[in-house]
Amino acid sequence: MSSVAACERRASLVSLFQERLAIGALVCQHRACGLGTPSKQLRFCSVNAAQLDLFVDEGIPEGLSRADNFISPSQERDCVAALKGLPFEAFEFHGFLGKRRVISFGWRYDFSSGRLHPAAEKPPFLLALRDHAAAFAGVKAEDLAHALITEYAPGAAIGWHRDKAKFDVVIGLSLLAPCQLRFRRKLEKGFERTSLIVEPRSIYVLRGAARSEWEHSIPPVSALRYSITFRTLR
Ligand SMILES: O=C(O)CCC(=O)C(=O)O
Repeated sequence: MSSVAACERRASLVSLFQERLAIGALVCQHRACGLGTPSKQLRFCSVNAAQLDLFVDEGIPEGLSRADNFISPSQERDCVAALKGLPFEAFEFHGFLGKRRVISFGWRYDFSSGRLHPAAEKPPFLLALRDHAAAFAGVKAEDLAHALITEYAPGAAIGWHRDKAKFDVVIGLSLLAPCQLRFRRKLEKGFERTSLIVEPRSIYVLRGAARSEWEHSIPPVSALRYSITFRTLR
């Protein structure tokens, strides 16, 4: 892409994101007024577009969008404190236990049956994050019916995969340690590969080819990392 085209694309994405964030902030403020007291929902809207580091990366899969500084350091601290109290379980895949630990809300994907099962309601801190993430991704908050929280202890990883077809848009928030997010797509011979560093407090969204053609994986992390993945259902 030429540098002029890249600049134009960045400008149009920035204005789109600003619009979405403004809508998200308005929705949250409206809710806060309705409740009569400021809530955590409002706090997650306090990072504005000027503070977000938006990326228009070249050479990364089409359909991937992302931004750094999606939440503030104090919002990250509050989230991590809330996560510490959750009953995580070892990730299970066909009888094998992985090193990472997970917990699902709304719906839980069962790898043995390939089906979704109802899971616990999202706790308030997660609803606030969901609303903020939905505004960024341009989806309705209530369409993010499923949330998966993953705890990566040092050395934990996730292997090559595409998210299950029962899900559509995938949104990932990252907390604490950074990680490498690798992508690969099958070619006639071998794979096309690329990767990016996912920073703590950042968000990424997978749609289009990034979601349907490319697989992704994360090599072992060097320090504790949490990810919060919201997904719409098909
Ligand atoms: O931790 C992440 O950001 C990715 C999680 C993921 O790919 C998954 O749970 O399918």
